[in-house]
Formats: sequence, structure tokens, C-alpha cells
Amino acid sequence: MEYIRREIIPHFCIDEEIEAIRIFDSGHINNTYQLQTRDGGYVLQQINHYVFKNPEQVMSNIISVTNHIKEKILMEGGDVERGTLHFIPTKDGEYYYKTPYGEYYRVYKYISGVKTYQIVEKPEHFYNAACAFGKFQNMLADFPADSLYETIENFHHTPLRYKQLDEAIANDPKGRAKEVKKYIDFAMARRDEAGLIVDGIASEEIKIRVTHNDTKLNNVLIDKKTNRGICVIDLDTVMPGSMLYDFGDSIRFGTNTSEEDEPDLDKVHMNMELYRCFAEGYLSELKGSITEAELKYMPFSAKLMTLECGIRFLADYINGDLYFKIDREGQNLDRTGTQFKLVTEMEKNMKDMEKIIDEIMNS
Ligand code: ADP
Ligand code: GN1
Ligand code: MG
Repeated sequence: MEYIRREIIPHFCIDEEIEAIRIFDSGHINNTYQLQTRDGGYVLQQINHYVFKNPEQVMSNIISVTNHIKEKILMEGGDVERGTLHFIPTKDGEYYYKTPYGEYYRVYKYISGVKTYQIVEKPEHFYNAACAFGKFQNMLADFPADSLYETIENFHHTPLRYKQLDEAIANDPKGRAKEVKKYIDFAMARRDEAGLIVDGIASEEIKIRVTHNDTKLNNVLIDKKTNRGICVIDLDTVMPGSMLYDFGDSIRFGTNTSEEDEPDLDKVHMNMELYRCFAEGYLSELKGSITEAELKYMPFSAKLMTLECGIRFLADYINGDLYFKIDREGQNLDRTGTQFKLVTEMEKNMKDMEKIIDEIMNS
């Protein structure tokens, strides 16, 4: 494997010696490696071609979005080296390399002095991640949304995610559907509400913006010294969407008191203080541009994004774990369990979540 990765490197414009290669295993989609050099290094990433059917379009989006962000950071006099990702071209002038085996790789600069978290260790990190995602949204406010490719069609279209679950259950290739009946029932009992955000977008009640669409805490690099969220990464799904997707997904991941795949559901709870903390950070950046409809749906979006993610994990478990990477049997089922437990708690906390948004907006 090391040999294969070493084979990839000479295709990119890198003239430093690679001293060591390490694996970053926190993401569920791509294969990510740190290439260490004397003065810093690079990230080598194999783009998951099963998930992203058109890596060329993914890279086209990412290059134009990062160029736009670079301009914004320069205008503000910020640190452009650490504030966004910098991709390294291949010797053919492309931003990805396709191997003779049909695998796609890209390289970008490694940002040093940072950490990513699978669970909130300090509320300050979560607040700062919220500011980073809010700022990211602001920097893309004037980016032309219709120039972006839809890298995964209908990515946050929850009713279609239900249809994919229906198909998984109907096909049931591993005979797993029977075993997960309680989770199927849980999902189906909530199907009526699944269309609220996409319907709001269709009726133009909810605004389309350029959004990140995968706003987990571990997609923000946190500076080890200042604890600030310095760079939003994992830009594969930057597409037109709703800011409710971004807010909801951050709450889903970061307010969980346990990791996303915790098998012991007694340890899984939604932490409302962390909800307040994220909402404060996010709204500190977006107060000026957020609409009434977005504010109204923010608490609901947390539940919907959590339900949607649980449905995706469940469908993938039934399909035989084809989409999300696993390192043990049953991991996608454990992931489903945590998401659905959080949904239950979010339903109980809905009124309090609404109150918190009101308090922040009126403070
Ligand atoms: P995936 O799409 O699989 O989630 P990511 O792009 O999120 O992959 O990268 C996986 C992990 O690699 C991140 O959570 C982070 O820990 C690390 N990482 C990625 N890019 C950088 C970078 N430029 N500098 C430092 N660490 C990085
Ligand atoms: C995946 O790539 P990563 O690990 O940051 C997934 C998200 C899910 C998330 C669940 C392209 O995110 O949509 O919410 O796992 N990304 C893609 O943890 O499907
Ligand atoms: Mg990621």
C-alpha cells in the first residue's frame, strides 16, 4: 500500500522529499494520508469514486470555491495559508491524478499546528467551529451558486433518502432488514415531516445559498494554540443548499455526548448547552443575513439532519456497508442507533431549542 501511495506522489508538482506517510482515519468517505516533509507537508487523498461519480466536477467546484475564499481572506488581511485549502496541480496541470486502475487522487497542503475532534472536548472548540462555518457561509454569500456542479444529486433531499431506504429494504441483499425492524419502524413513523425543508425551498420560503453540506466538527481544523476554528475542510459537497443543512448537521454531530458509532446507547445524549453554544457562534456570524424562515426551522433542522443521517446509515447497513467506511461489523447499525436516540431527545428538547434561538436573537 505504502508502495502504491509513493507511486502517486511523482505525478504531482512536489519537489520536497517525503519523510513519512501517515493515515488520517477520521473521515467516512475518502482515504486520507499525511505526507510529511521537513518543513510541513501535504495531504494525499484518494477521492471515493463510488460516492463521487464525477471527481473532475468535484475538483472544479473545489478549486473555484477555494480561489474565491482566498480572495476574501486577502481582502480582510487574514492568513491565506491557513484559512483555506491549497491544492497542488499534477505535472499535467490537473487537480487530480487518475491511476491506470481508475483511482482518483488529489494533493493539498497540510496545515500544521491543528487538531480535529470526533467529540466536543471543550465547548470553546464547538463555539469556534460554529464561527468558522458561519464565516465560511458569509465568504461564499456572493459566489455564483449556479456555477457549481451538484456533486451528489439531491444530497439532503430527505424524502428521497427515505426512498433509498425503501429500495434497500426491498432488495435486502444481506437479509438484514428483519433484524433491524425496530429502526425501520422508527424511521417510517417520522416520514411525514421529511419534506418540510425541501418543500420550503421549492416554495421559495427557504433561501438557496452556497452551503458546505457536511459540517461535522471534524471538518474544521482547530488551532492547537488559540483553539480557533481556522479552516473549513472536506469541500467535496459544497453545493447550492440551505444553511439549515449546515446548522442541523453540526448540531447532529457536535451535541452528541458520545461518538457517532457508540454501541452503548445509554451514553448517547443531546447536550443542550452545546446546542446553545453552537447556535451563538453561528448566529454571531450570520445574524445580519439570516431570514425569518431560516430562524424558524433551525431547531427542526437539527432533528431532520439527524434523522436523515440515521436513515442513510440504516440503508447502508441493509445494503451491506457499501457507502460509509466501516472498521467493524455492525458499525453502521451502531451509527443508526446513536442518530435515532438523538432524534428522540431532540423531539423532547424542541421547545427549548426554539427558546434558545429566540433568546440569542433578542440578546
Ligand atoms: P473525509 O471526506 O473522508 O471525511 P476529510 O477531507 O475530512 O476526509 O479529511 C479527513 C481528516 O484528515 C480530517 O478530519 C482531518 O483530521 C485531516 N485533514 C484533512 N485535511 C487536512 C489539512 N489540510 N491539514 C491537517 N489535517 C487535515
Ligand atoms: C460523511 O466525509 P465525512 O466523513 O466528513 C458523509 C456525510 C455524513 C457523515 C456522517 C459525502 O462525512 O454526509 O453526514 O459522513 N459525507 C458524504 O458522519 O456522504
Ligand atoms: Mg471529513
